[in-house]
Amino acid sequence: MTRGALVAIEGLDRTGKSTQTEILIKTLKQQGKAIELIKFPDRTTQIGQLINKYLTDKEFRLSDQSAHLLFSAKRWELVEKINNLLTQGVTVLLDRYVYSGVAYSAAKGLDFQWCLNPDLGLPKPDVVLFLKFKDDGNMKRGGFGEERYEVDEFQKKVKVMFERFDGDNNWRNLYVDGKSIEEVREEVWTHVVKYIDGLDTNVQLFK
Ligand code: NYM
Ligand code: MG
Repeated sequence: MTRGALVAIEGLDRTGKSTQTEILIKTLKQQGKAIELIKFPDRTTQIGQLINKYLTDKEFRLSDQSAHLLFSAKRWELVEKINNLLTQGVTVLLDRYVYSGVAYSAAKGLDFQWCLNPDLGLPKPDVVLFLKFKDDGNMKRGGFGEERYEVDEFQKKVKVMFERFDGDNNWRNLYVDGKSIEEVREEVWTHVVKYIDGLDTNVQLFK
């Protein structure tokens, strides 16, 4: 039986992930495809509210490990929903996922494998589109906001950690330097189009 595809969009802050996911959702809905967007962190649930406080309130102290596990808990909170959607043939589009979880925490100095461990067993995306700058000088595009992590030097460390996933067979690098929203949209589409009508293989798990 055909299941929905699991598609993740990943990248540093200010690379255009949310813009592209919104465009993609709109396009697919217009085509009558069954698709659902899940954004990590979704800040509306109880765990999400704690994460939001952690990201926006610099006075809110939490050990790096504890913050990391909250982000992972956020994913586990939604795993049943994701699996149900996939089984029903719905394409699930993830705006950030496990890769952000590992990259941001490992960039703080936590062990990379330790960071991945709590996410083992989660459904693994069929394809990950990693929006990235080829030239780090372009990373400041649009300027960062006020949240924790939105600092140039830290983002460079996060990028190095993200790149450790490069080489995995689901990983696709998508360079955004100097490209318009429309140009990036076209590239996103070429990567996603072969997945949108579903897959006959089982969902892989992180292991
Ligand atoms: N982030 C996101 C993490 O540190 N760990 C995670 O597991 C996830 C999903 O949250 N700077 C960080 C990366 C971002 C921040 O995300 C908020 P966004 O997409 O800017 O709302
Ligand atoms: Mg952000």
